[in-house]
Amino acid sequence: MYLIKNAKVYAPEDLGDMDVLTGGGQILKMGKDLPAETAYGVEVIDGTGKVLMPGLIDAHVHILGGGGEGGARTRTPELALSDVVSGGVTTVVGCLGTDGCTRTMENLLAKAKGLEEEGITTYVYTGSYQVPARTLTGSIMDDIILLEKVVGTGEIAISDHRSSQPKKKEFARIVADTRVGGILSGKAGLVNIHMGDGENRLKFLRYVVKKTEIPPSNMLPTHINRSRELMEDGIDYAKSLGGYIDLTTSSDPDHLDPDEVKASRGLKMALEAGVSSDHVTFSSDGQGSLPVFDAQGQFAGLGVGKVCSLYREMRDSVLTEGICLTHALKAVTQNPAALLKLPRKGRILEGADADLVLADAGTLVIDTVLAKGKVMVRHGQVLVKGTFES
Ligand code: FWO
Ligand code: ZN
Repeated sequence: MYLIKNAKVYAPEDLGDMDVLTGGGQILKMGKDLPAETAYGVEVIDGTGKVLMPGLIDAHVHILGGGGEGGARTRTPELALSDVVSGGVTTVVGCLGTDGCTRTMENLLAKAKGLEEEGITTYVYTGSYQVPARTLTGSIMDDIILLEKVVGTGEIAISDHRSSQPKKKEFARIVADTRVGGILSGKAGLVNIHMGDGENRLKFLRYVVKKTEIPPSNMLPTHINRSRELMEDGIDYAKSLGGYIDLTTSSDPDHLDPDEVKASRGLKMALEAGVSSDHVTFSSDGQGSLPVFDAQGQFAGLGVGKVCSLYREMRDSVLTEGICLTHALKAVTQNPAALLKLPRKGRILEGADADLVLADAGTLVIDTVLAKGKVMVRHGQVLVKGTFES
């Protein structure tokens, strides 16, 4: 049990200075001047001069590793626990990418289970870039209904030279099957959509919203900030059709497409354009390959995404873009939790899971991270590492 005393609580909304008591992996009590009943083995954590935030949710992580677009030597490494918790992330959703052949659903589920045993909360999407989706049971709906950790489908590629070039009705069918799978299993039924550089951009999503009965909340297009044109199309999609847009934080504009928009900058652009702060999320594309292709579409270089970039872009949203902490936090806590239908994640409230980040109020440098009530990072040092991490 921990009593975090006198921190400024951002739930994400600003609740002011208060104490937060955790126990049994949950937030038990919040309030002013809670008694430090050390008799029950309560350990007090001093939150003075710090902000307390919900643990971050990263809804797009290649937990197995991804890549391979430059040949087998470019297959990226799998995710390590310390990469997650050092960046204040306490929930991840694992996905497959371009390589849906040697990266399998069986392997993805095993890795998700491993990370859950190591201390964070994990879910996965069924499928990969490809259409028809490569699933475990042979059907998207069955994977979502029968496999507890499967909360949706992704990352399904469209508007990309590496996609299966699906037709819009094939795409709509994937969203429909994912939605019904979610309805029948009480889960999100979210389709995580990989947006490439193709000129069709968000055309298929507009088709689903306008021509079917399916709501925009079953679709989350990611990499929206990969180009200025797509960023602008995403802003229009969010404003005109109530769509949700996800910005990738791993991309380092200094080393990738110069047309790329830094995620924190993209959030600023969207908010200034009038997009609701409830409709923008960040995800890291951690361990995903960040390939660079030349004008002829030839592979020209490769980077690897990092989960810790999620917190960096949230922090830059505040410190560089001047966005208030509540709006910056929503993009990485409450908003992904709402889309993923995880009621006990993404918010600081009694009964929620004790996934918490304590950081310096001025610099936002992370001090302490709790995942499911366990201290994983303390005074900036990772205390709990992965099984085979040195
Ligand atoms: C993006 C993951 C891309 C993998 O377009 O989609 O390739 O399978 O590991 N990465 N293909 C990176 C851009 C957003 C910069 C992936 C990658
Ligand atoms: Zn992608």
